[in-house]
Amino acid sequence: MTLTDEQIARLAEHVENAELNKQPITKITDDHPDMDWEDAYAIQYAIRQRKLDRGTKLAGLKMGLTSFAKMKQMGVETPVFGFLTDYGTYADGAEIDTSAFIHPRIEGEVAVMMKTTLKGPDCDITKALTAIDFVMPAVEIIDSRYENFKFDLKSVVADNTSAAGFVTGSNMKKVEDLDLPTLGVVLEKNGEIVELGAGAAVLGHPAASAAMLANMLAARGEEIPAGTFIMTGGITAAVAVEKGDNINMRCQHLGSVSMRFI
Ligand code: OOG
Ligand code: MG
Repeated sequence: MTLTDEQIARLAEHVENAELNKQPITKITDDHPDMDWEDAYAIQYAIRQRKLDRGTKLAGLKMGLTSFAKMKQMGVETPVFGFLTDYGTYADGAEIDTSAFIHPRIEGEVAVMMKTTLKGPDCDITKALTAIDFVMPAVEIIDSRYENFKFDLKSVVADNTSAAGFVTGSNMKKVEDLDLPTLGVVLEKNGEIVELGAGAAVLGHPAASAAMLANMLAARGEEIPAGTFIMTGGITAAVAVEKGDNINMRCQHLGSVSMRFI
């Protein structure tokens, strides 16, 4: 840690205010270049606590920057994790108020629901698969609170990995009935295909992302509780959306997820 408790609290308020007021800020590492990983997650956890204190409920956890497409797009190379909120939860077919965001982008992802607790360290694909119950297609809405969506890893971790919302499909399947690496995903914006890919884009196997999350949490003395919903990370690069856009993601074996930005 390089920051004091007081600095962590102040930065958490600063970054969360950018979200609440939809006013982008300069990335916080500009003013705190020596910030380390612990500082970054401490700010994210402080933001999470601010929300919980106001009555927000956690809707799950997310991994980010787990695919080469995403790492390349953002110019970073380490996966990160964040949390999902009740107020960012949308159902299939939702009309989403675009003014709730600064500069939203969407990502096609595979989401999983945990049947049992997954506790690291040393989790791997096999252990994760045993702990996963259902798989469902999901679209994440990300919205960096930093100007021009430009950040480095520590800034984006502090900013809850740009998490802003997610839309889940209405179909789910038992994990044992799917081959996650070959699961195909096609993302359409206003009827045109904009991105496509397969589950293997996510660390070779989306279950590897859940395993990595368990291992990252273990380093903090935490685990993934049974019943946790997890977004495993964008398969494709993120796509910018604006008011009026219709998004549809088709996922092999799992139907589609759609939403309209109004
Ligand atoms: C960070 C969040 C990335 C993913 O699925 O890779 C993410 C960002 O690119 O803003 O959620
Ligand atoms: Mg994502």
